[in-house]
Amino acid sequence: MKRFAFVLAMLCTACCQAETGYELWLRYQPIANAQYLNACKSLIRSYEVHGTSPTLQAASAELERGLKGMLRISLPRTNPGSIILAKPEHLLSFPNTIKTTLQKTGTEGFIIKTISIDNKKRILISGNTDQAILYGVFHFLRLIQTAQNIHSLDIISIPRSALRLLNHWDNLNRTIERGYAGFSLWQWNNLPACVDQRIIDYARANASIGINGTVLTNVNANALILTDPFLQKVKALADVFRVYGIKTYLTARFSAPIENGNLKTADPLDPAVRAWWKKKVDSIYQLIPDFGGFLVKANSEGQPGPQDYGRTHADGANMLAEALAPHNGIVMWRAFVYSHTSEDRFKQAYEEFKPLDGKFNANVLVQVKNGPIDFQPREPFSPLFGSMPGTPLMMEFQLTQEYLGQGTHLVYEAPLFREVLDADTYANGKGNPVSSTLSGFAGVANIGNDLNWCGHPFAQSNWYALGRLSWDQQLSSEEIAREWIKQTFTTTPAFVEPVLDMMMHSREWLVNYMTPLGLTHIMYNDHHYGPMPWGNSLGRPDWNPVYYHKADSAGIGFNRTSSGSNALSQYAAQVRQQFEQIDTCPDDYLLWFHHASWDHTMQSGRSLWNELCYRYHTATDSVRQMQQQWKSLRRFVDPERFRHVEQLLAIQASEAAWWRDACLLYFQTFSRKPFPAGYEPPAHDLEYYKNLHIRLTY
Ligand code: GCV
Repeated sequence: MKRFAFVLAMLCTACCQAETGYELWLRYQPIANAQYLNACKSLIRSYEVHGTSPTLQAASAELERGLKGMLRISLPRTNPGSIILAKPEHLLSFPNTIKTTLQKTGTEGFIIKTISIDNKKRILISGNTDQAILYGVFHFLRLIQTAQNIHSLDIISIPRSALRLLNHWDNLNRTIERGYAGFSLWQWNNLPACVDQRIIDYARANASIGINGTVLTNVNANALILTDPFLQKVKALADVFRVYGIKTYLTARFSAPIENGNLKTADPLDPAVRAWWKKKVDSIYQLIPDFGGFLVKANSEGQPGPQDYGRTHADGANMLAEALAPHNGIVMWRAFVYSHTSEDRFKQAYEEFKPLDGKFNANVLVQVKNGPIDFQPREPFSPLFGSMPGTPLMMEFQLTQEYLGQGTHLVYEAPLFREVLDADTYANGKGNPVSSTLSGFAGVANIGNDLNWCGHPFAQSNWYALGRLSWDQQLSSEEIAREWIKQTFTTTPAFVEPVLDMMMHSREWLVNYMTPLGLTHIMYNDHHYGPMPWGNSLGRPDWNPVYYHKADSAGIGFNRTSSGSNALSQYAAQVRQQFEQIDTCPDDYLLWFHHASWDHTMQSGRSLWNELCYRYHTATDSVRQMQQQWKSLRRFVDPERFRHVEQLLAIQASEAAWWRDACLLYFQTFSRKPFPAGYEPPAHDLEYYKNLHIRLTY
């Protein structure tokens, strides 16, 4: 009995060692399954690498590190090795089929193939560049971390999109706009002399999921970043990122020629302004030869832009594009614009950008948020997707959970991403999903200097998902989640399956306890944490929740059909048809497009009022069940991460109830209907919720 207790204690120590979450999905834990371990060891004894570039050194170091962790072996370099890292020019004696395959993999794609040399199995990891080989190494390590059979490999992986970026909304004082995981990773005061290990680990993590670009600074930009001392600091970071195939980008404040250059204007058609930008860009490339380019937020939420001078977004973007073009740099010009003059904020981006289609220079991409408003828990896709055939578009997703429970709610966002990517735009007829209209991907980063990078341990999955999905838009949310869980926690099915279930439902539950049935933007003013559907005090109508839900005694929702703002006319006819008729509009989008009566019969058969109550209540109950589910998994997780998630789930459960009670009590003042029988009564009255003054320090 004593012996059994001892063995159990040893096992628990082995599988549940203290962990901070710092290692992300690159934990490389010892393989516990002896059979799998032996199978790997029989194939992997040594490796050979052809070339000495910093990128290949990083690939070799990662391979050694990963296999040391998982197989507990120090991997010697031999020739031939059982793993071969080589580009095509080193494969002259190899079968032609391999070289032919590599002709198709471009600059970033890789192959992992089992081959036989001297009657021995070897694993070839190859690609046309060192960066491709690095990606191949990370993929190979992922196969082992997720316990895949590596006996007979024949993998070709080519990214479907060339631009796969993170956008950091990091300020130069190291605060992060909408950041919930600490301060910025970029230690501007210590740079360029000191580049800490964290920068290398950030680059490793990104390379492991195929992210190949990072915008370091907030779109609400500070021109200081474009001054020489700061550019030296940027160079120090770029020198690290380059090793991992990551290009560095900056945000460009449109008025920088005035602020930094003492010019009287930033008019994009002014020759002195154009010359200033050209010189500035040339000087950046002197320091950072592979600089990626600029991301720009212009004439939006108070940011300066070309419209200040009566010019268009195209005039502004093209001026920067001209300066960048000789260096192969790009401009990512954001379409997130709205103003108080627009009768429906939904329509504005399309109204401003659609007429400019085809007028942007070749190295400009227009970067569009996934939905027409602002990263809400559920939005229809932006009507710009599919409407700008003459302009390359980038998708902007928000990883940081500004409107999705911020740092405390467990929400796996891949189902949201997939929903948008899979929506058919009907551009040129059926079968043109949003994903087919894209030339690049950007995720607004959820990364800070918290020990575990993302604040909530599960928020790491959203960073992971952005990388994996931008590489391969065919991957399902479920596949990505499985990979992430196995690498981040354990491959044990008794853990993987229930956690997968939690993750896969989490976004839908959040929609239903926050903004069910197409409700939009009913969050608390400014910081957007918590419910405030009654909000009506801000200076502009479209900053106030009441503008979005339009609840009154007749019903609730925003009429965007032809009898209302007609925003639906911005979509292709087939999309419009899906939403235009109140009786056929899907329940999940009803209040996005219709002002529906409280008695309206939903597709579920319930009345609108009863459906609203049903959704708020069942989602809150589901979060409580998720809390219980997690508690039952204690034995699979180290105590630190287990407890962290447990505590956050307690917050989430109580906040789901807060959302439910505050919203239902408020909407009841319009519907004047009773809560259906059998539901838990609200914990407080409406005045209580209205008097909660939620002050956050970020
Ligand atoms: C960076 C929303 C956010 C702002 C953000 C803006 C944007 O309005 O609340 O913090 O500013 O989007 O995407 O530019």
